Amino acid sequence: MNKIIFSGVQPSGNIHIGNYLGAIKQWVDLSNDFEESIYCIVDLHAITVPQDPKELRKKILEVAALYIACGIDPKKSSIFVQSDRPEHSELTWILNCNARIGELSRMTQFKDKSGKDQEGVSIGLFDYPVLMAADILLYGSTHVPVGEDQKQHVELTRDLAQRFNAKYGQTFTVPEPIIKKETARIMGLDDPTKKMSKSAASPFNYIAMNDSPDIIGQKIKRAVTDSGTDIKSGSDKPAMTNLLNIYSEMSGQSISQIESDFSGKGYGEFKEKLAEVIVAYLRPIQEKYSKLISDEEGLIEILSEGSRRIAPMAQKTLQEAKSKIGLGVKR
Ligand code: ATP
Ligand code: LTN
Repeated sequence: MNKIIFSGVQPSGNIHIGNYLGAIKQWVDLSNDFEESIYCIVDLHAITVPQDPKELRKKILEVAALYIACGIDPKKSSIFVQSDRPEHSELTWILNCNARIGELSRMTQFKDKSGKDQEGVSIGLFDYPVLMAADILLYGSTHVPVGEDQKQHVELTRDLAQRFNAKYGQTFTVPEPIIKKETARIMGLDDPTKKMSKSAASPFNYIAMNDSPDIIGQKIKRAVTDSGTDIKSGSDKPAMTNLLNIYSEMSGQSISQIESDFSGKGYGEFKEKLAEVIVAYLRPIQEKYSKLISDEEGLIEILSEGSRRIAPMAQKTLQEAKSKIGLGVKR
């Protein structure tokens, strides 16, 4: 069986190092091991909460440029915009008719995002995981690399695929999530008990991929630390564990090596060095990004080509699902 990788990021907020370490970096590392790799810019997911139209269009191109700047090669992988392929919305409807209100009500992301106002949020926000299932299932995806927060959604995708297959006969491939333990959940700099998030109230929660060296320095300086003075990770030290994790991922050094290098040294010195490590890591990505983002036509061409390349896969799966159910008159 062909190994097909599929994943996506929403074109909303500022893409941060949590998105990068949890998802995009894995895509780059994995791309060569798969026959097909497809990376989507999930604009239909973004509109489950209000978006400014001009800003949304701008963000779509920014995410495309960032994917490529991070190392996704558009000649080897297909990069496309979700709303360019109508099959995503159409398969969502079919899956909706096989999904249950009970199982969607149990999705923790929905509970977190809707907060106390469940009656007032959009139906799209509730249905978000079904759209994600359609994204994955349309391409016969075998593997889905994501951060820990999306695991439950991939599990729902598996359930929906298995339910459909059991009812109508083998149609969908049941995908596996790929979650890298060390970077599954990068925590907020201002609150290490919650994940780093694009929609965080304060920009001091995250390091955006495009933050300048000055801003990175300020954000790391303000990052919450644990009580005590040791540069050590451990279950009683959530803040330092998170910062050491980021340091390790971006420097290539092991946590124990970093701990021993900083033994007897203070938080101030550690933070200064961590900021330098992040700045140095992001610099080449930022340089590539600024070239790419200035060529809007080039980016649009890459996205159109990506969409064209994967269209036959999506059309075939959708047609098969429709005919299994008895929809339409096409054979
Ligand atoms: P929001 O927090 O506003 O919902 P987000 O930061 O989760 O947004 P998404 O576009 O929803 O951003 O996520 C893109 C990818 O990044 C997903 O695979 C998600 O699991 C991963 N991801 C998001 N935040 C983190 C994090 N803090 N640590 C590791 N991976 C993350
Ligand atoms: N819900 C995901 C983004 C997403 C996705 C997907 C990820 C939409 N469709 C398909 C993997 C596969 C999120 O990160 N919030």
